[in-house]
Amino acid sequence: MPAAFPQFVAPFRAFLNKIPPNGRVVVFCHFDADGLAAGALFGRGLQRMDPSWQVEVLPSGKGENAFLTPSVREKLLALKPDALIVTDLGVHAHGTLEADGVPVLYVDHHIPEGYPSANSTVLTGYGLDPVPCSAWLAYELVAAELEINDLQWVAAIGIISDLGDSAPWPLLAETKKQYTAKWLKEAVALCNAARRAGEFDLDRPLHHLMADDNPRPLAQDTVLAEYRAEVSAALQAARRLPPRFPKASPDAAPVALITLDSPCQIHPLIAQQWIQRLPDRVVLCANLGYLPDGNIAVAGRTANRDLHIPELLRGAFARLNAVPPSNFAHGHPQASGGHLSPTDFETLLRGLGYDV
Ligand SMILES: [Mn+2]
Repeated sequence: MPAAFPQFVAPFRAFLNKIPPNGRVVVFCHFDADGLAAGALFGRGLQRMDPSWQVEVLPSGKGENAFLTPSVREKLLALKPDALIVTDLGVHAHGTLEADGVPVLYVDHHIPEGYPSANSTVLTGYGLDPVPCSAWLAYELVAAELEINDLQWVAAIGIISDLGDSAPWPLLAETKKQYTAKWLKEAVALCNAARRAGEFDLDRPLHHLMADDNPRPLAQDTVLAEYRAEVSAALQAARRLPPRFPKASPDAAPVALITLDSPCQIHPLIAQQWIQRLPDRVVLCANLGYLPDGNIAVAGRTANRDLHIPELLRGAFARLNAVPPSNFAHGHPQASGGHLSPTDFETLLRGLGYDV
């Protein structure tokens, strides 16, 4: 079989060649199903490539930005990696451990926010057609090195999660046939329940993805089922919360705000649920209870292609001669947000035209 992404084969091999015998490799992955699947594929794949390597897969934490959260660098350095793979966490000019002398490989599909200067390799699906998600890329990169047909189900979990049930991955149909679409879809739902639930227990789905030989044990994990029930109860309660609008005035922003207080990562889902009903607004959902440090998680979504959420959020701060924190209001014109201290959150609301 020819490589699925021939342009990535040599750079991936060049990165692997930098890992010494007995070397430590850390795979830092996003905590969603696509990120966990990509992390597990690298974790299992690299261990098979060279059993002398010590490979550790580490999912990202609540509210962490791989590039801008200072504690991330310390956490990764403490693992003393000889090489680092960062996957499904974006690509940013700040880099991660390049300046600490660690070779870094980025495997991702989000819009790159610049490129790290040196000592890094960026393999991104962004700009390809179709855009492969991280688990898809991870599978094909490893598959170009060694036969990993038995791990197709791991890739399928990430791919179905990010790209849907009819994702254009050429191996999806045969993978569904072999493992059944039912168990794969259940496994996707339970992986995502784990990161949305208040427990934020990523070890459990990751352990399944790293150790099992099919999706069924993950899909039938009773603890993961409890997480799913917890998330759906939280969603049901949050759905009843009414949106609030800024008081009418010529410079009131076209926004709606839903405020909730839940340890579950449901704020992006709630924002998403309101956008069809409020098509000429940006829907912001603020979750006061999600982050452990007392900061407020804000998810913004809009169905309106003429609205630009990062600009609208920055504009609200600018109106009060304030600047948002550096990791706020990035991302996509129709999907953005981030984390704010209570003071910054108040500034945002005032800037949008709310009485606080
Ligand atoms: Mn992804």
